[in-house]
Amino acid sequence: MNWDIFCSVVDNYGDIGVTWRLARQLVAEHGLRVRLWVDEPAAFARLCPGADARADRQVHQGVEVRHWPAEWQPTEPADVVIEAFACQLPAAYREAMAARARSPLWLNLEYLSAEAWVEGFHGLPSLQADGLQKFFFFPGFTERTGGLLRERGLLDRRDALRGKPGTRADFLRTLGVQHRPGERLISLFAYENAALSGWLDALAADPRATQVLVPEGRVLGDVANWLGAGGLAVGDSHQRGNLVLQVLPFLSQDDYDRLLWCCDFNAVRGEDSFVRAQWAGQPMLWHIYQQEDDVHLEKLDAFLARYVADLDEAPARALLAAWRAWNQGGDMGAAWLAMQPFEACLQAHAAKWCGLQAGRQDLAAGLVHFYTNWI
Ligand code: TRH
Repeated sequence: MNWDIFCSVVDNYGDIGVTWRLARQLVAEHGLRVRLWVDEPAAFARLCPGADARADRQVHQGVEVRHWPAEWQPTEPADVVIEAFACQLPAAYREAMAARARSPLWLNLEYLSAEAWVEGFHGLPSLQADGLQKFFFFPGFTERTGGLLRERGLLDRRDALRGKPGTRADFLRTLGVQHRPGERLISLFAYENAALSGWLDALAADPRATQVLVPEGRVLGDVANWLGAGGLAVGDSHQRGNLVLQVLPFLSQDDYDRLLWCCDFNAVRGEDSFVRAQWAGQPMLWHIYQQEDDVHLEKLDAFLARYVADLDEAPARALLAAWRAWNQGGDMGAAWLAMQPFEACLQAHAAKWCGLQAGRQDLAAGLVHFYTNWI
């Protein structure tokens, strides 16, 4: 069976991050033939080592990755067509879909949201002017949504890396990271963030040693400002008080997972890294993608309401304050200190949340299931 996934890169890496992850999982675990059409192959090349940013067609991990050109060339549509995040399919491709004896299953894969309304819309069809039907597929955190992307055996691979003595240190060494005994490790992936300096102040003044690992990206400017450094490059390492900050290269998706598994605390952003931090099962901090009229704050609160639902009141309050401070330029230093008495409790909670979510059907399996029910 053939699947086509269309991805238009809006900005950042979330659109291609999600679709590339989904494409390779559909191939590896469901034996499907998948073409991933991406309008910015350069964004794809950042996530997939060995990829060619200029190639019109290339195959990686069994996925045929195609440049989605501005001028569309006639192409036979697949049996299942996924339009990611409401990117518009090429008109000629749609016409070809409509011309087939049996039109393909057409799905719009939506952005992840914990909001309650998602359950009511997940799986609904929408009749298009040309007679085609498009279905809405919503990822989510409950049984009545499409679930989350999670590869088979992911948590076992995580536990294997964490479980064997020396494996974690060996992996960190491949990134050029020296982990000192007893040192707390934090990964930092965020947009520009006004609350960062307060957090770094608190970490530098903390009696416990901390190392913050920062893959190359948008937050680096704020880190450099806090350090008073003119700029930062991959491999740079600076110490202030009890805090070491090290700049890492932008990693492959699989190595980024390993980094999250190695850290005691992960600051993540957007959509895909946010989900990966949940599979890491460690306490985390989410920098949500900012939207007009602050609608993202409703999404943030919707997730928080689910996440802290069965957490005691005091740690829940500390966690809510930190996530809100991080997303609204608040006093992250004070919020961080207020979370510290609950470290063990938040750790256990993160592991429990991970277990709860991992008990649900994963998104790729959900899509395949949806197709089987449809035919
Ligand atoms: O890059 P993002 O900010 O993407 C965002 C969101 O998806 C947002 O919802 C969307 O509207 C916007 O893009 C257009 O954050 P996200 O979703 O975490 O995607 C980052 C991807 O990059 C993810 O697949 C993980 C990957 N990654 C690596 O592969 N290596 C790295 O070193 C890092 C830091 C990330």
